[in-house]
Amino acid sequence: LALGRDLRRAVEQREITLHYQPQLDIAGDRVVGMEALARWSRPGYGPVPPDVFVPLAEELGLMPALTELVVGEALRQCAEWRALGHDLRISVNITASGLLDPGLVEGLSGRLAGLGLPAEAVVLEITESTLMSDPARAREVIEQLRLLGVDVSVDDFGTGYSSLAYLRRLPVTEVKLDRAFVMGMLEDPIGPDAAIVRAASEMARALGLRVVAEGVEDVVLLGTLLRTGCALAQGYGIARPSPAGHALAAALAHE
Ligand code: G
Ligand code: G
Ligand code: MN
Ligand code: NA
Repeated sequence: LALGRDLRRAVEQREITLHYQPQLDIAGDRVVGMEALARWSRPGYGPVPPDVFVPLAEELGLMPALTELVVGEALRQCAEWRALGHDLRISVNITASGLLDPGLVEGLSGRLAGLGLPAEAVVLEITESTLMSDPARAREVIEQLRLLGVDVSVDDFGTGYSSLAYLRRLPVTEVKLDRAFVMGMLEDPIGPDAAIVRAASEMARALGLRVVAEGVEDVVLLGTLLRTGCALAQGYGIARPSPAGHALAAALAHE
C-alpha cells in the first residue's frame, strides 16, 4: 500500500514531528506540563491524523521505531525547556506494544540519564484498552516505571472497561478523563456526563490519583472542574496542540 510505504519512509527519515498541548494546573493558574502529539504531513497529500498512522505503524511493524522517535524527541524537547528554566512535565502517548516492549524501561532510563532529565518530569499515557491487553505484564512494567520514577497516566479514562477497583491495583499516578464526558459537561452542567466527571474524579482522588480533564474547550468549565476534583485541564480552551515554540509561548502567555 502506498500509504504504508510513505509511512515507513517518514519514520525512517524522521519526518514525524511533534506538537505539544499545554496542561494547566487550574488552582495555580499555571501551565505545568505538555502532551506530545505525533504529526505527519504526507508528501503530496497533507496531514494524516495519528488515529490513522499510529495503528498503521503498528500493523507494519514500525511501532518500535516510531515510539523511539516520539519518546526521544519529546524527552529532548522537555530537557531543552527545563534547561531554559521552564519547569514542565512531558506526557507521551504509548501503545500496548510500546508498553510491553522489553526494552522500554531500560531505554527510558538511559535517555533520562543522557539528558539529565529527572524521571519525575516524564508521564507515559496509556489507554485503558492497553492496560487490559495483557494486565499482568502491564502491571509489571508499570511497577518498573514507578521504580524508575516515571509517572503513568490512564488516558481516555471512562471509555474502556477498566473499573476503578482494577485501577487500585495498578501503581498509576494519574487519570485523564475522556473528553467526551468533559465536553458533555460543557453542554449540560447538570447532565449525565457532568455526573460521570464528578463521580470519576471523586473516586480517582480517593485512590490518590491526579485527575486531568481533557477536551476543555471553554475556560468557563475550569471553576467547576476544580471544585469537582480535577487538578489539571487540557483542551482547545486553554491552547491547541502546536509546534514546540508556539506551545511554549502559549504556556508563558498564560502566566
Ligand atoms: O493529536 P490527536 O488529537 O489527533 O490524536 C489522536 C489520537 O492519536 C489520540 O488518541 C492520541 O493519543 C493519539 N496519538 C497522538 N500522538 C501519538 C503518539 O505519539 N503515540 C501514540 N501511541 N498515540 C498518539
Ligand atoms: O487520546 P488523547 O488524549 O491522547 O487525544 C489527544 C487528542 O485530543 C489530540 O488529537 C488533540 O488534538 C485532541 N484535543 C485536545 N484538546 C481538545 C479539545 O479541547 N477538543 C477536542 N475536540 N479535541 C481536543
Ligand atoms: Mn493522550
Ligand atoms: Na485521551
